[in-house]
Amino acid sequence: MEPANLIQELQQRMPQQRFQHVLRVTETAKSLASMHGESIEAAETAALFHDIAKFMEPEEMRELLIAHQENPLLFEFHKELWHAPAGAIIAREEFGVDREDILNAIRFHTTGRANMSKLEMIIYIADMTEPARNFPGVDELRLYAEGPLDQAMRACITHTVTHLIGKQVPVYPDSIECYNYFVK
Ligand code: DGI
Ligand code: FE
Ligand code: FE
Ligand code: FE
Repeated sequence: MEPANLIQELQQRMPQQRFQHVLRVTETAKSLASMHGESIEAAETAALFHDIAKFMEPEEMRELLIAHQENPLLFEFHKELWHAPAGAIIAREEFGVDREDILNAIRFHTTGRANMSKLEMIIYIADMTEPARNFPGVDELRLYAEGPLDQAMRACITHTVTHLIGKQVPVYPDSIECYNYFVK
């Protein structure tokens, strides 16, 4: 798909505010990619698609995930987690994205995981630190994002897991494994 058409298609699948978030994540991810010697094009593609499933109906998402034999454990956790694997499926099936590294960056952008690739870390960090994020502590994360990716990732996943625990909501195993991996 030509970039202009892709942008149009993305725009149609989400409210304007979310689309603006996607564009900011894309710029942030491209900048991180150029700082860290990752493919700028790969970062751009992964970032553009990362939230493509964010506004799918939960039931439609559930069916998609079941049809693709995704881990049923997902359904025992908050449906907010579903849009990441669903996004990877849609990017592949509807848009022909076939690079496994890009699909994994989409798939793990919400939870993270142990042993993340450079591209996975870039998308996770860009999603959390894009310029319009305004949760308490984001400025410190932005400072980390100027340094080594593993240290930025440790700060970001620690923030996420701490936040989830503060709200007393269940933490998905990939998030915990991500946290353990980066603090070890
Ligand atoms: O889609 P975005 O809003 O740009 O951001 P995201 O996909 O990174 O995160 C969406 C939400 O998912 C965010 O509010 C935090 C939440 N989340 C991340 N990891 C976990 C989680 N929620 C639960 N319950 N468990 C997790 O492990
Ligand atoms: Fe997301
Ligand atoms: Fe995120
Ligand atoms: Fe996002």
